Amino acid sequence: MIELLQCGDKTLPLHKPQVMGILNVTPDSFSDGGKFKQHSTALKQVEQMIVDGATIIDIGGESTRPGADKVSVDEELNRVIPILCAIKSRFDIIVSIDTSKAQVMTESIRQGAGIINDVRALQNEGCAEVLANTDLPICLMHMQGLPQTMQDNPKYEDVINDIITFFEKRINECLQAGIDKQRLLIDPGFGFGKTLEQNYQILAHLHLFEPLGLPILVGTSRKSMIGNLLNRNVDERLAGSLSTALIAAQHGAKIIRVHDVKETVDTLNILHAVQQQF
Ligand code: 7PJ
Repeated sequence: MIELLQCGDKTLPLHKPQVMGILNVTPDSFSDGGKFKQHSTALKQVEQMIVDGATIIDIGGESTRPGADKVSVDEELNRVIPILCAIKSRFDIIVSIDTSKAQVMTESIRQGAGIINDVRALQNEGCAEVLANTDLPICLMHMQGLPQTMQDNPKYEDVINDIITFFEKRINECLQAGIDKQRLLIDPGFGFGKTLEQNYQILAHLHLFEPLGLPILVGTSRKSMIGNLLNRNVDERLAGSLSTALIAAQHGAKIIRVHDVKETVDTLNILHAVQQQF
């Protein structure tokens, strides 16, 4: 298993779990009026996440929450590129871009993105071709269905095996497109076309993805799988988020995508201290 991930000009160590901090780029963030104010708020949030121990900042310009509306290429570029440039000019940090659009990938890479995080696993037109011409790591996430309808009635023969089969196919197609296996990360996609039960099955059996030989990325932070189990609103899901992060890391996850960076880093440092005893 790869221990060091080359992300453009920066190297990410994977011998212990890394924390990816989520940057909220809200729909009207960069509309004319609020541009500079919103920009400085986002940059302060990035600075805090770096101080708190995030080694990757993940920027997403398309909401993929269940039922979310589609976003045009221009709109997504307007949301993502200015803040990516602002971050890269101020901070020495790996920036991951959460996108499924080839044009957004191309422009992000030109502006210094270090990782491409695609919830559609490079299945959209042109994406694999864009990535074949770079050396950047790519996160292939599993999603059943589309964000608009994915939570309606997700069905699997065997949720773990079905997702493993999906990854095997996607990895093969990436190889055929000219993308090295060493550049790929996998993510089972918590909440993306999964019932509450299925999400916890995946969390319980996350180690079953290890034979694929790729680093595992996990994003459960503040999601419905926590809220619905515990009956908690979004702002009351910290304990649940930390618990799922800890379990994911114990089951082999190498990158944890979170909103609450400081608390997650503390949690993972406790795990690391315990694991050092063996
Ligand atoms: C994920 C993501 C995830 C990866 C989102 C949210 C929804 N990318 N982007 N994995 N989730 N790789 O944060 O609630 O789980 S957006």
